[in-house]
This record gives sequence, C-alpha cells and structure tokens, in this order.
Amino acid sequence: MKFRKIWKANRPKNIENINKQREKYPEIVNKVIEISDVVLEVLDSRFPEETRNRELEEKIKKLGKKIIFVLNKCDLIDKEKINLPKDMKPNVFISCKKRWGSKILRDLIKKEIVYRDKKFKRAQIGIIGYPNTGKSSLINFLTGKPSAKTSLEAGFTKGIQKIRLSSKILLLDTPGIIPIKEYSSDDPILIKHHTLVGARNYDKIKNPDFIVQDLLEKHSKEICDFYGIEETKSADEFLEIFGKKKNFLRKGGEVDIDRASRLVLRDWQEGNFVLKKKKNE
Ligand SMILES: Nc1nc2c(ncn2[C@@H]2O[C@H](COP(=O)(O)OP(=O)(O)OP(=O)(O)O)[C@@H](O)[C@H]2O)c(=O)[nH]1
Ligand SMILES: [Mg+2]
Repeated sequence: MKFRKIWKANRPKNIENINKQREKYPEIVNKVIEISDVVLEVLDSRFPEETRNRELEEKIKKLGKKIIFVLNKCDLIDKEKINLPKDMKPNVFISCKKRWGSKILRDLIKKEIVYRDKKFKRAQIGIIGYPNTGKSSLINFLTGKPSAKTSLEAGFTKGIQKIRLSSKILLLDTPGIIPIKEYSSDDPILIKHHTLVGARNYDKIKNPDFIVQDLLEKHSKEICDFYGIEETKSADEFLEIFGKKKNFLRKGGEVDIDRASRLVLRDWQEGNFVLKKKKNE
C-alpha cells in the first residue's frame, strides 16, 4: 500500500493510530469530533433514521460544529420514496459503489467549512457513523484511491485514520459506533435492528431465521426476485425452498435453515437486494 504525507511535518504515513487502539471507540469518535471543523455523519440511505446517532449530533451541535448528513448506499434505494426528517440538513445522497454524488458533497464540504486555522485555511473533516455505513468507502471515493481500509465486516475500522484529501483538507476516519443507549448484548429487538442495518455481522447472531422473517415481511418481492423463487406465504416456506435450491442440507436431507438464513442476511448486508419500493406504498 502506498502511503502519502499529511501536511504536518514529515509524517511518513497517512494512517495514524493516535491511541494505539486501546481507547474505547466512543472516546475516539469524541476526540475526532473535537478536532474536526466539519463532521460528516454517514448514514445508510435505506435506514436514515435508524443509523442516526443523535447523541453524537447533540455533542457536535454543542461544540458549534457543522454536520453534513451523507446518505450513502443510495444505489440500493429509490430516492424519490425517501422522506428525510426536516432536521437532517444539509444532506446529500451518494453511492460510493456507483461513484455518485462526489461533486455535490465536495462543494457542500467547502461551503460548510469554517476555518479554525485561518492563516492557512486548512480544515479537518471528521467522518462518523454507525458501523458499516461506508465511512471508509467514502474516504476512498473522495480521494479516488484505496486510502482507507474497508470491509463487509461491521466494526472494521479500529482507530483514527487521517487521510489527506487535498493540500487544504484532511479526512479523519473513525470506527463505527452505535448510540450508548443501544448498548445491549441480549435485547432481541436491538440485535435485529443492528443486524438489519449491518452494524452486527450476519455470522455473529443467534436465530438468524427470525430476522429473515422480518426482512421477508417487508421485502419479500425483492428477495424472491433476487433468488429466482416464487413469493411464498411464510418465511419457513421460503427458507425450505431456498435451502433446497442452494443444496444446504444436513445429514438426512433436512434443510439447514441456519445456513440458508445467514446467506439471506449476508446478501442483505452486502446490499444485493435493490429496494425498488416498500410494501404498503
Ligand atoms: N451497495 C453499496 N455498498 C456500499 C457502498 N459504500 C460502501 N458499501 C459497502 O458497505 C460495506 C462497509 O463499508 P466500509 O466502508 O468498510 O464501512 P465503514 O462505515 O467504514 O465500516 P466500519 O469501519 O466497520 O464502521 C462494504 O461491504 C462496502 O463495500 C455503496 O455506496 N453502495
Ligand atoms: Mg471503516
């Protein structure tokens, strides 16, 4: 991997683990907010409200800093159908995957920057958000290079990464965090919520079939179309047919429901189902 210099002194790397990864993630994010001039809150366009962190937004506002709401993964939704809350402004829909929206975002960043470093007009842009919303992908999209490491796995970025966007702008990548009030290891509703938004990995949850059931209730058509299966009446029926089709069988020929469910969740987390419309719309 090729490293580039950041502006201050002759630091050899663009990646800097300020706290040797020992610090807890929320502390890292708080620190980034404090040293940023503008903060980009990266949300998943499929779940703007659910991937929002109001605790952090409050903090940013208290410090008098500007927030830009960056709705990533907009290749997976129909933008016309999304009604954003009034307080989610300014905002921009982007897709790091399809490379949409970089110009609008860059212009917005330039507009929102209030230079603390007035002499040199340099700014630090903090990039925060839920795990897996595409913060590191956004950095790579903006820089046009694989500067920040990305992964399908939620919780991938572990420290602060500083990446130079231009001679004037430094981007600060952070680990994805969930609001403190959502900390719980055993609340099934929270686990479901975190799995659906990709903050918890498909291979790290119990009872994946319950979550598939929820997904099918909302997006049965897209999911069945994707796998080339006729729409079914229940999740159980779907998983039976799907498991057989994939040949996910246990000894004795019984369908491996757990494996079939995890594949659906994986495809969901990878964004393979394009949501054309929501049920009841
Ligand atoms: N469909 C789609 N997928 C995307 C887009 N941007 C990122 N992804 C995918 O989302 C996953 C997470 O991307 P990352 O950039 O690692 O996300 P992150 O927010 O940095 O994740 P953490 O560091 O774990 O918090 C990867 O599998 C990306 O390929 C996008 O615009 N569209
Ligand atoms: Mg990351």
